Amino acid sequence: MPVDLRSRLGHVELPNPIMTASGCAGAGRELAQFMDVSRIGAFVTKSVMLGPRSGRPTPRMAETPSGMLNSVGLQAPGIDAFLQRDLPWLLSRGARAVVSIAASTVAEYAELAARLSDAAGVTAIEVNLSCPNVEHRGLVFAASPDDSASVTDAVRSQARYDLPVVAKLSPDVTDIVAIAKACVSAGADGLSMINTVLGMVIDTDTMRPHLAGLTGGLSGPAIRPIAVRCIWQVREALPGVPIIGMGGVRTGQDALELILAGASMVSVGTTLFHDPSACVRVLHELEEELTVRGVETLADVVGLAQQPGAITRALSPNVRARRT
Ligand code: RRO
Repeated sequence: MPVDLRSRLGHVELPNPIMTASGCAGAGRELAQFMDVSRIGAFVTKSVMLGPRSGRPTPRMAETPSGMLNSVGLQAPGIDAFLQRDLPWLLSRGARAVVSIAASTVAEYAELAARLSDAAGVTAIEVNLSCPNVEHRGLVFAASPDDSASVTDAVRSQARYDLPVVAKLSPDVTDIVAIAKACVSAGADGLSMINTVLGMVIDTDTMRPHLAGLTGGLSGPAIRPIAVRCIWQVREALPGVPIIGMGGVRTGQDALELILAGASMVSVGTTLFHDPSACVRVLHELEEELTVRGVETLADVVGLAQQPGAITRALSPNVRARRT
């Protein structure tokens, strides 16, 4: 019997838990030649702002041990072009579109939420909180529980009632649980974690920083243990809140690790740069990992690593017998 991979996000049911990670596959066209974008649970877009942006100067990428650093700087076409061109394309391909939004003020986030609520076909809004808040000394919203809550509240108030709002958290904070709680109290239907980890690379030949933007976001397998820790901590504090986990997922086994920590959905990001069909592969591998463990329903293993007593109950009788 196939594994029941369905996953819930607010009012929405997804057929399976695998998604793209925001920023790693644009608005989908780049991936479509390598995979069917309707096969995965949802396609998460690069963060869209109100206006178009060309991003930071190059170089914007650096390879690092088991990962990469990026400082793209929110290059994106703006909400008008997104709604006219990118969203219709995703919908024409049968994709469930989770639209990531980014802004410099609370009012801009609210306006983006209103624009997306007026457009038909959006599956959910992911609120990228890792943007500088021009009204608060340029401190990223994600660094402050109050600022994160203000944005979440504004987006939730403007978003259609049936459109789930997911707040995307940064690991670069002292207490991620405090930020998660602030977002949920402000109305977030789910949380996604983790955004990249702020890092820097210096070129020892030029003796200067490698990235034109100086600092950048570290992603890839190097950050997976940080993602697992963040997901674990937030799941422990807020067990009923759906978590989209991401951070260095390359295989179905990696996805299962995030699920056992507490994620009910998993995004694949940096891996797409060398394996553009990775989402569909990870989906098959995850199903296989669950099958060999005798798991029939994905929901049974979400956060299971935190409940030692429940592990045997989630497994089929034959697998249970083999473990004892
Ligand atoms: O565009 C970027 O440079 C970027 C963004 Br908005 C983000 O949220 N995370 C990241 O690693 N890069």
